[in-house]
Amino acid sequence: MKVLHAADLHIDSPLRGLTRYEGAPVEEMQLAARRATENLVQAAIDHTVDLVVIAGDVFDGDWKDYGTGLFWTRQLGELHDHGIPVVIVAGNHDAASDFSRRLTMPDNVTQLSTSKPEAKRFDDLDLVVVGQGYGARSMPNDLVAGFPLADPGLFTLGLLHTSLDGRPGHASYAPTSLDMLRGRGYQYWALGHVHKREVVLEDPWVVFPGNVQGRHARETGSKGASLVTVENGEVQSVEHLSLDVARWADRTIDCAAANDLDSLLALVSSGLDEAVAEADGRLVALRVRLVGASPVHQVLWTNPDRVEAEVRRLGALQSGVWIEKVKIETRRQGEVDSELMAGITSTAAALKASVEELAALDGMFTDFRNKIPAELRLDGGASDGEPVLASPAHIAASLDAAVDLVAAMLSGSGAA
Ligand SMILES: [Mn+2]
Repeated sequence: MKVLHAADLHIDSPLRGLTRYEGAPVEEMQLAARRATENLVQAAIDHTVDLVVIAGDVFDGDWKDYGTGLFWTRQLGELHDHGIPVVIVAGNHDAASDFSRRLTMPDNVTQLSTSKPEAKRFDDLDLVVVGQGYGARSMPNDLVAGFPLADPGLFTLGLLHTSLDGRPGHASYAPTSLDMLRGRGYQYWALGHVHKREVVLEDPWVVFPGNVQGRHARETGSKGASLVTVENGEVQSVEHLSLDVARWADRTIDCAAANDLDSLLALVSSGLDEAVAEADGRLVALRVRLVGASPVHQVLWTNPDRVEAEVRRLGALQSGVWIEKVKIETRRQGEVDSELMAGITSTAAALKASVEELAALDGMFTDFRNKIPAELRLDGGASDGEPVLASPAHIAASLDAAVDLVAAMLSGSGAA
């Protein structure tokens, strides 16, 4: 028996921030989740699976029109025509209460109850799926506590949208524990909500398949679904299938060996080649990080716009890649030998060392922070390891950057 486990399709989720960039592949990115969903259906057919289970967040929110629902019912209809049943639970993004529009689903589809745990038996497969969807966006309770114990004669698969025992960057959604999951005696827990693929446990199997398509720069790498093979009532294998059509990626370029802008750009260019090769024909939305103690540091920091545009130019010349962002994080080589520089460095160090000073500086940013759009405040937020804008950590990083910039300017050669 083969079961295809997917979650977090987020079909037609709005794109944020992409249109700000020249040449951004807005339409391709906007449609990527639909194309990945079509790949999911095709994978179910190609692998002749016996069942598809979807652990929530098929949609990002209420449909803005019936187009989203029609697209989805067409995909389910395709599975129907191939005799493949589908069991779905609602997640926080597609909780029943948030939907003003509805469509009749094909009869191969079972949407499990949102008011109590529901079991759907497949006698021909010796399989039962037990799950419960979200009636409302907020789900502070441990739903698994109400799930029935496993049926000893059947393969029991639990289906749930949950943040489990807490994952970094995830709020509490139907929180539960591995002990609670073990206690039910099921063979496989098909979870959703966490967009990064994770096999949490193998006995019993507890799996987040990840989302089918990365939605922004923090959702990097291969995305898809998990193909579960079961024999004699036991899981034989769980295999990740790549279903994404566009891939977010991050490429760090060590600039230590670059003596001038041209040699730096040659390094970037081979980095782009590698990223394109790794994406296996998919469009790559690439974040380029320039790092390292580099002779070219001054050039980068005194003319960052030019450097960014040059990197974007390389991206534009290469098919299959779009430069999402250029981050200049190089350091200067050695120390600038001057009294002035020593003073600046020690002042910055003293500021950073003082929590009070930072807190005082932070106050200076409050007005600014209140005026910028929420979208910008989230951009580069804590979840991708970058400090929140105008937070003490951000100010400390800005101090480092300022010291480097002053050093670059003081040490002469200046503009690129
Ligand atoms: Mn979710």
